[in-house]
Amino acid sequence: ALPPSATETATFGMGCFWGPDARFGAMPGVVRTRVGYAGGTEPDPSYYSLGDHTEVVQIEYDPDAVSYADLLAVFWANHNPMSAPRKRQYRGVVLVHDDQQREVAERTRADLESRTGQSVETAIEALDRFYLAEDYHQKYELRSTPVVADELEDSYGDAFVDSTVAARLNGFVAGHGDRDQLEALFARLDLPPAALSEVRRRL
Ligand code: MHO
Repeated sequence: ALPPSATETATFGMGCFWGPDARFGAMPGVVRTRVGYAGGTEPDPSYYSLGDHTEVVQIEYDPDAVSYADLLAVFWANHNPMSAPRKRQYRGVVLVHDDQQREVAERTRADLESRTGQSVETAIEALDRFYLAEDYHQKYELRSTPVVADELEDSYGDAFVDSTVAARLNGFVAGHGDRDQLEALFARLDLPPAALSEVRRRL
């Protein structure tokens, strides 16, 4: 498949960023994922000096293949929008990139409230700055998968974070995606048999 000509970006806070990195990474139409810190004011946050920021996943996607509303459906279904966690680090938040995103986010939040009759705690705010998290948090599930991680670090090096293949594999090893998707990807890759069977075993 050709890479999309124009991608769009979505940014969500929905608890520890390792989980959503994998979940969105397996979604068709998602081109890459990154985890980082956003939604606060502290300059140059890091994992151990987060200030008022929140852990977020940033998703670059092909709008011809997946819509912002599709991503939001996954977002709403995979955190608890009805309760605000004690730590701001883990709050639910949609960090919108433009007015169009804000409109869809607000509409889907209103739908959820009318459907459940409960008030949603998840915030919708404009994204200011996104700070990329440390390497060891990127594609965390994949990094902690024996055999596969070593193989990829060798072949991708610095391109690991931005790789679509790494995003998909990160999803598959966490149990997201389906078998056909996995086999289609494997047909294009040159991974050693031990790595292939380790990924297959987890999906
Ligand atoms: N409970 C998880 C949170 C990590 S996430 C990057 C842990 O510390 O293992 O906040």
